[in-house]
Amino acid sequence: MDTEQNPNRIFESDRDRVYAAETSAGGDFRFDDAVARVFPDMIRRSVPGYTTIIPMIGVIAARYARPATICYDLGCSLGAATLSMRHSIPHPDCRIVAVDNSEAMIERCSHYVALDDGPLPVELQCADIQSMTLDNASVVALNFTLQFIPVQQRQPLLERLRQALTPGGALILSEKIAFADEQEQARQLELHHDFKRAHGYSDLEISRKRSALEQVLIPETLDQHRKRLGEAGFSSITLWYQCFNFVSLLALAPETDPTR
Ligand code: GEK
Repeated sequence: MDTEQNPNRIFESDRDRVYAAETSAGGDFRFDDAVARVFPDMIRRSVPGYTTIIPMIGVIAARYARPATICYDLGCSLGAATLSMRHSIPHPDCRIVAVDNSEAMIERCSHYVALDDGPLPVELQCADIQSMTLDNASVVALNFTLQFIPVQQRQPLLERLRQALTPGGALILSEKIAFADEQEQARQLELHHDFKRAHGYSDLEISRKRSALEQVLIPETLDQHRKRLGEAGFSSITLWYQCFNFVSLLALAPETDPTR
């Protein structure tokens, strides 16, 4: 695969019909085999900007990756961000560690990684990102993953990530967000649903998925994310992407870190 053939490094997959079937109503959303099978189609048709964010993670990683360090993709799903970094980072002695706690995702991800011809080594781990060991990281991608971590556990996780980052290292944090202002929240949600309708989801599918995600994906406001990142010790926080209620932030570890 070269960039000409697959500029976004996002894979083809079956059409997402997970919430189209009568039997799909009820139960919390899970990253199981049925979801992993249609995941590329699901995320592309559900997350405005995903097809822009993936190649930009490669661009950002190329700037912040340092020789002989590790670049982590946490909550890697099928490895779209992993492969974007793999083809962009200019240091041959870097390696990428991609982690997900869904066996179905890691199993499929291993096929995509094996088929890909990128130069950097990729290690896949089926693990919970809250308990795994992290070290010597120059780049960490949390691309739409923190939103699935229980709210009280987000701060300790970000603190561990910041400690694992080398001075000046980068965290790329993409999230679905909420808005404090009720009217803005309603407007942005409406636009997100318009985006999904424009990509072929029915109102019933949209509403079933929304109910399934209610207890699983907890969005927070941009201010809450900025505050938490600051408290975790990140020194500069840049909003580099927003489309409706989906954002991506770049947070840098301080150049000199007193705790290291
Ligand atoms: C992409 N980043 O395509 N530990 C490990 N993995 C987790 C955990 C956890 N505690 N919680 C959730 N996940 C990807 C997209 S999807 C986003 C990320 C979405 C994993 C979960 O199994 C799933 O694969 C991923 O985080 C979230 O760039 O589906 O909206």
